[in-house]
Amino acid sequence: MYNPAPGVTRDMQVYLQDCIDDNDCDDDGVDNSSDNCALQPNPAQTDTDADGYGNLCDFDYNGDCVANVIDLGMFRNAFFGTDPIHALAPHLT
Ligand SMILES: [Ca+2]
Ligand SMILES: [Ca+2]
Ligand SMILES: [Ca+2]
Ligand SMILES: [Ca+2]
Repeated sequence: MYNPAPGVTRDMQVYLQDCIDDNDCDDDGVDNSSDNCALQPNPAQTDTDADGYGNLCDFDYNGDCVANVIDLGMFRNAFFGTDPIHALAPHLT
């Protein structure tokens, strides 16, 4: 059984043990070792900018290899822009 750090709840222990046991934390059918977004179910593994991080967990919006307030600002502008779907998920349009 996983030996938890102080403050780790029983539910968290069960979740972590399940991750270790079945090697697929998000149950999307892609093993943790090859999943480009290991904690978010994304069976298609879509990675529009091909940087190795799946779209669901790629927070580096401008592709400079750092996720920071600049990316947050770009995300905010796209989200509140005139065409947020196209801006945030061009592969869907
Ligand atoms: Ca997975
Ligand atoms: Ca995943
Ligand atoms: Ca990516
Ligand atoms: Ca960035």
